[in-house]
Amino acid sequence: MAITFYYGSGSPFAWKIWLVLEHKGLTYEAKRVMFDAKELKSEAFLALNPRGRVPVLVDDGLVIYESNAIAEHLEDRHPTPTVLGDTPAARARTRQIAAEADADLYRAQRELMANTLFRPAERRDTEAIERARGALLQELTHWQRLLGEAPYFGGPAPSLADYTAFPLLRAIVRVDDREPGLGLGDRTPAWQRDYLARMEASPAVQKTWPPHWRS
Ligand SMILES: N[C@@H](CCC(=O)N[C@@H](CS)C(=O)NCC(=O)O)C(=O)O
Repeated sequence: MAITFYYGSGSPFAWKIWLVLEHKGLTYEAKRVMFDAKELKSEAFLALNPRGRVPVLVDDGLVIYESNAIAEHLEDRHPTPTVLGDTPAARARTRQIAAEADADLYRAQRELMANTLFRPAERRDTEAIERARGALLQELTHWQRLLGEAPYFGGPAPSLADYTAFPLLRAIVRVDDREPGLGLGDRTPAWQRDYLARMEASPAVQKTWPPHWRS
């Protein structure tokens, strides 16, 4: 059985799938698609995903795009170890948190990125950045409640909830890594720093660290 995984470095949706592949201990070939080179919109890539987005998974000839469809497919094909949980209640909670990350956390994170790293310095708007920061900090209070006292959003062990939320939570900190002063800085909540450190200690996260973040 051959699995090919197409990803873009730093894409949170692709990172989610990379972490699921690692969680399940699967053998796969990871193919990086370059955003800059417009590879995503090449004829060859559009034949895999007509929307020209990563991630894409090809599993024994079956082509799947949309990260949640891919994650569910991998869970169907390789149920053990599960990324969803062992009981209906655990699986429902995992899916709920993953959906919240994809929608609400992504929106808030994206707004900060769009106003900072993705915008040339001369076109940045201080008030828009402050608004994005405020909305993101508000969103993060919800994530603190979701985590509670547990080490992971999945409870005692990482699940798809973590593999969806972690790349977004880490990308927020990257704004400060790249350009100190534009991101949350000292306002990054302690629970978020602790959570990221916990996730970053795992071999799966180390192995799948976005290649262009290493340099
Ligand atoms: N809903 C999609 C979102 C995928 C997505 O937005 N991927 C981005 C990278 S984070 C992408 O490939 N963007 C390129 C583009 O839209 O041109 C999923 O979950 O897979």
